[in-house]
Amino acid sequence: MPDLSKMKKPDVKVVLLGDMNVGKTSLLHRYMERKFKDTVSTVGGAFFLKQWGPYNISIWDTAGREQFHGLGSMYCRGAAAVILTYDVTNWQSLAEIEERFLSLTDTANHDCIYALVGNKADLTDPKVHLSQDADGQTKDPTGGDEERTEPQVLSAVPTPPASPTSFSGLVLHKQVTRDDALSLYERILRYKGLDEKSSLPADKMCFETSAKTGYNVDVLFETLFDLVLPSILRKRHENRESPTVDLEDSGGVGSKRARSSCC
Ligand SMILES: Nc1nc2c(ncn2[C@@H]2O[C@H](COP(=O)(O)OP(=O)(O)OP(=O)(O)O)[C@@H](O)[C@H]2O)c(=O)[nH]1
Ligand SMILES: [Mg+2]
Repeated sequence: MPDLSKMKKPDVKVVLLGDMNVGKTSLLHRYMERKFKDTVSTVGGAFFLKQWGPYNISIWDTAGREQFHGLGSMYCRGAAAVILTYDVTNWQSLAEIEERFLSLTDTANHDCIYALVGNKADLTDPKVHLSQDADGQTKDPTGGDEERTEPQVLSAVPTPPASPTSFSGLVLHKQVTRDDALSLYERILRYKGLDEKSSLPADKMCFETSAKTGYNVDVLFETLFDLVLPSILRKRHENRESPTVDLEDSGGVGSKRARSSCC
């Protein structure tokens, strides 16, 4: 029997959503490439494949710009987890999650997991330091080697205006408090018709991160990966019970494998 884990077919999909400039692409670069590097404003979407133990997880980066809004629900289709991202120095970016992005998740899995992430924590808190392994390695639940993957870029455009500049040593005003985030998370659960008591607690699912320093970035992604494992196992079980061709599973429009393996 072929080793499915070597086929790089995504078992599950995680999607990053949020306003432009909040740092979605930077978070993904930090996690996958262990770097904070210059970004270009995302057009359309791009995905990375992350091997997590025996499973393959596709992590989708989406465009926050208004003009690409229509694509969001397409990227969320079948998602097992959605990372709703805002910028802690920008109140409007939190408001946009509720006003513009939450409804895009209607196409996600019924048991989709939501994380609310306030990025750029380094701008408001000088104590926010690197929290990941000094050697830049991620934890692997099976202890296997981390696989370096290339982003599957669907499209890109020239550099956008950067976010508010952080001059060295200058601490910016934190516009979004943890309490603001916790109460938004509770409203998200209500929007989804989920019972607070039987859902993952807000405290566990609201993160503050810094793509710049790496603060909390591994914790964010790896908490989610662990939480989506039951969804992977359930899907594999369902596929065994009633095997069907699922075009959603193919890795999306950017997947060469999807095209080459269709017949
Ligand atoms: N200080 C600081 N700057 C950040 C951080 N994350 C991202 N930035 C900066 O914020 C700007 C936007 O980052 P991106 O990662 O491109 O933002 P995005 O959410 O992907 O934006 P779109 O692709 O347009 O939706 C860039 O200038 C980044 O360098 C962070 O954690 N701290
Ligand atoms: Mg981007």
